[in-house]
Amino acid sequence: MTDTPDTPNRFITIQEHIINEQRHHPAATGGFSWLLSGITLAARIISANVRRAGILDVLGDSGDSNVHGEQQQKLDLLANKTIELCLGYRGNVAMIASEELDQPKVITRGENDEARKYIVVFDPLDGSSNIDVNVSVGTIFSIFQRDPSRSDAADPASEILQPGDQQLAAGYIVYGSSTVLVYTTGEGVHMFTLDPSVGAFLLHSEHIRMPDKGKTYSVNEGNAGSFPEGVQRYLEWCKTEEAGPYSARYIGSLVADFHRTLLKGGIFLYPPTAKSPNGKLRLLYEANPIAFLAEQAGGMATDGRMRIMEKAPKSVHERTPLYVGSRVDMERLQRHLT
Ligand code: P6P
Repeated sequence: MTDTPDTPNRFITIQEHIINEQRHHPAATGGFSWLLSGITLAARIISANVRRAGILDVLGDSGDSNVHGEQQQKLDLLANKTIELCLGYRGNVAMIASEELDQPKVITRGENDEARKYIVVFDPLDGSSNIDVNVSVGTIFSIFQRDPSRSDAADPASEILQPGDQQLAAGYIVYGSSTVLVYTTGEGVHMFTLDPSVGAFLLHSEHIRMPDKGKTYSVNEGNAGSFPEGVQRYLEWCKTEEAGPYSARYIGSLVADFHRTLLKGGIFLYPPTAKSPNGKLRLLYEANPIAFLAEQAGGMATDGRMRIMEKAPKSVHERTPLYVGSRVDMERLQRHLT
């Protein structure tokens, strides 16, 4: 391991890193670190199950579908339950929302509930339809503080509907050729690789910076006929000699497509389409955490009109168009959209 400025020259576990990070937040209690360690525990369990999916007979459809009418994979449900259990017993999580849960869950054990001050929203296994063909999938999470000013006993979800700028932390785990966890608490973006031989996430690099400009665009061009005209003009430009041309890279798994964009630069687009006129991706537990990471790494994330993290969610499963990537690429796209 080379000792470059942001590559450590010794093994640093994610637990050590989180505690060190916590020192930047004087008001932070150990509770936040304890919560994040619950997520890393869930990530290790999900990773083990994803890696043995074919053997454990957890591939394929569960026979149920989620609130979006999407076929739930067995691993989706397993991942969702794993995160619920790992967070629910941390004692400081007040409520959770998940792509796989029709409604948010209020967590209470009947005592000391006032210590439950965090909200966690997550997509337990994003891209799960790719599992059966061994394509990378991922878990995406976002952490908020409870906001009593939004509290509404009639609708616990009201506290969850916070704009992305209120996020305390966000991150993802990508289950690919290796299992990698990337997170931010607003002090830069940090990446860890799971060493399965010891079951620990070890620091790979700190303060990751997304290249200002990339050479790839990532979009499902099968939908291009119904993209907004400005998007179609931008993608045509990407294919010109003047532009390079750019290379097209699309995995169809948001976490994998974004991970490449974060490390190599470029732009990911999920515009409005005929089938998904408001975009397909969910604002709360997909676009917001990805946008937090992108901005922390020097990139940008918009819905074509405004920053993703300024959007005020109206419902837990609200969808949004998502354009995210390198600053120069995003600025050029924006010129086509206005
Ligand atoms: P499409 C996976 O189903 C997902 O939610 C994201 O991970 C991914 O970016 C997107 O949908 C892919 O959608 O319409 O291109 O198959």
